[in-house]
Formats: sequence, structure tokens, C-alpha cells
Amino acid sequence: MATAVRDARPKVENPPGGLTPDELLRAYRTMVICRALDERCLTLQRQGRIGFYAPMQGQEAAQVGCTWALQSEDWLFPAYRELGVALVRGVPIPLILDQFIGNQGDELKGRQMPNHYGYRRFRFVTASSPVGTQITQAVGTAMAAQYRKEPIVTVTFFGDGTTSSNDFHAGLNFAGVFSAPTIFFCQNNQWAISLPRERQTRSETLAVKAKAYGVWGVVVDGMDVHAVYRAVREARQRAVEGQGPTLIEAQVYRFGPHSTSDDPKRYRSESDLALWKERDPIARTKHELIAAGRLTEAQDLQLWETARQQITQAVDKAEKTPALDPRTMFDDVFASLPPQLQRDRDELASFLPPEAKP
Ligand SMILES: Cc1ncc(C[n+]2csc(CCOP(=O)(O)OP(=O)(O)O)c2C)c(N)n1
Ligand SMILES: [Mg+2]
Repeated sequence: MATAVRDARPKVENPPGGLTPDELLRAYRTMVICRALDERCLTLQRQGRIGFYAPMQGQEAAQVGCTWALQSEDWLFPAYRELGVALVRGVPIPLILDQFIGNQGDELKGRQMPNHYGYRRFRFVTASSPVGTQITQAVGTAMAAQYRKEPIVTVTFFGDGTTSSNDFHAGLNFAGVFSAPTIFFCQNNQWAISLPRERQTRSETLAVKAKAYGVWGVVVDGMDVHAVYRAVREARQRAVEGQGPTLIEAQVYRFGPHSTSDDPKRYRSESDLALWKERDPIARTKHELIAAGRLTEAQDLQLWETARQQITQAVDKAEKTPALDPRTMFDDVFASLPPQLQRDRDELASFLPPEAKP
């Protein structure tokens, strides 16, 4: 099932309003770290060192370009594939790995599924696995910000498949009616697990769905970091000026599996993947930097090397951090533990090795 690809050639010329050369180099470095970390997480899962992972290769330019156009005060409501968003927001790699492993560094105390990280201080809300729930949460938060006259936006991330969920429609409708300052960032990666975009909807584009709700709708080449950056900047500007929300459809492709639990070879063709890989956002951005004299092949190799070393150090640190004490599962729910739970906690303690007991 071939997907139409408009232009396989790397793009060098860019209209105004994109990233400056300096920004582009920094964005590219983040994209490289993102891909290297994504590759490592897949390997770690295959080696049984982390439990679960949802890869995002192919979506680096969309995620990095989008987050680059935001302010740190803006609230982010991700799905489960937003590694690039977290990295641009400044979430340290070791902290992400602590959550994957569920060690004592995990701020969520091992209470979330692996890969479902979230950080209040980064305004990065915990990943949503039930598709679409993050959309209405983002709209509600935007309405609250509007009520408080805070000049911020909320951004919600979701996929092509999620445009068929109830929350997508409820969220767009509310946002349209109340002019909520929300950016609906849809990464159309062409697949919802094994269901292709063609079987998801008869709509010509996903962005056109905005029209029914009186919301701005934009289609953008998600393999082009400049184009995504421009579209999100404009959407942000409109939102804070009270001109309402925008649905952005970033057209990308998921290069890897849906998650570490499926095998894409069973439902999609290698030729389709190869076609999209010609537009690899990393290769494209590198090509542009080299053509502009901002990067050499040697510097590029060094960038990858540094990224991989940084990741290896973070993995070592996370794996050496002790496991969480299982008794922490009794914390943070009751001001004082009810007697039955206190007995359960004591009983659990009796199973722990002596060195773990207080
Ligand atoms: C409410 C609900 N229904 C079904 C699922 C199972 N499910 C998990 S991911 C997914 C596909 C989502 O596809 P898309 O929105 O395109 O996002 P992508 O995974 O491609 O990034 C489905 C159906 C779920 N998590 N939640
Ligand atoms: Mg999808």
C-alpha cells in the first residue's frame, strides 16, 4: 500500500520565518540525541533491561520543530511517543531512564507504566495511553489559563488514529466555542498500530476536520523542521492573541514498530518504508547544514559519538541506582495509613531482605 510522497529530495532553500542557522544546528543536535536515545531504548528493551518502549524515529523534526516554537510556560500534553518534545523541553536523559527502569530516581515512584513519564516542573504532563484523553485535558487547561489571563498555550500531541476518538471531537468543539489557546499537534505517521491512514478516515486530510469546528487547520511537511516550527509559531501567536486554536497535521512516517510489542513487517510494506526513509528528517537537516557550511562530515560523526557516550553514561547511572523500596507503594495516598494498610505494609516488610529493612 504505497503512500504518496510529494518530494523526496532534501530541501536546502527555505522561506523566511524558519530556524536561524544557529538554531538549526542546535535543533539538529537534539534530533541526533533523540534518534540515538530512541535506538538505545529499543535495544535496552530487547535485552530485557527496560520493560516497554514506543519508538519515534521519523518524527524527530516534527517534535523538535514544534517544541522549539513554544515557550517554557506552555503546558504539554503528550501521547506516548514524544521523546523529542521532552528533550527540547529540557528533561534530562537520566531522569527519563530512571522512569523506564523504575528506580529510586523515578519521580513517579514506579507507579506508571514504563515509557509513561511526566514532570510537573517541565509542564510535561504524564503520557496518555488511552488515545485522546490528553486532548480534552489540554483544552480544559487552556480554558483555565484564558480565565486567569495567562498568556500561554497548551499543546496536545496525538496521532492520525486518534482523530477518530471521541475526545478529539469534544476537544476541538470546546476549543472552537471558547477560543481556547490550544494547539492540536497531530503527527500523522500514517499508521495507527496496523491500521493505515487510508482506512482511518475518508477525509482528504486530517487538518480539514478543524473546519467543522471553526478552528484553524494546517497541513505541514513534518519531515521539515523549519516548516513545523513556522506553523507552530504562527499557531501560538494566534492563540495568545485570542484568535483561537489550530489543528496542525504534521505529515510524517513511523520508521520503527508501533511499540516494542509489535512487528510492522506483518502489516506494512518495506517499499513504503524505504520511500519515506528518503525523506529522513535527520538526513535532510544534516544535508542543509552541510550545504550552508555550518557542519562538516567529521563534526557530524563527533556529534553522534558524543550523543552515544552521553546516553551510555546515563544508562550506567540509571542501572546503578537502587530499586525503589516496594513499601513506597503505601505512601502519598492517606495522611495517616489506615490500620489494615499498615498491617499489609508490615507483612510486605517481612518478605524483604534484612538489608532493605529500616
Ligand atoms: C481508547 C483506546 N483505544 C484503543 C487503544 C489501543 N491503541 C493504542 S495506540 C493505538 C493507535 C493510535 O494511533 P495514532 O493515534 O495514529 O498514534 P500513533 O501510535 O501512530 O503515534 C491504539 C488503537 C488505546 N490505547 N486507547
Ligand atoms: Mg499514527
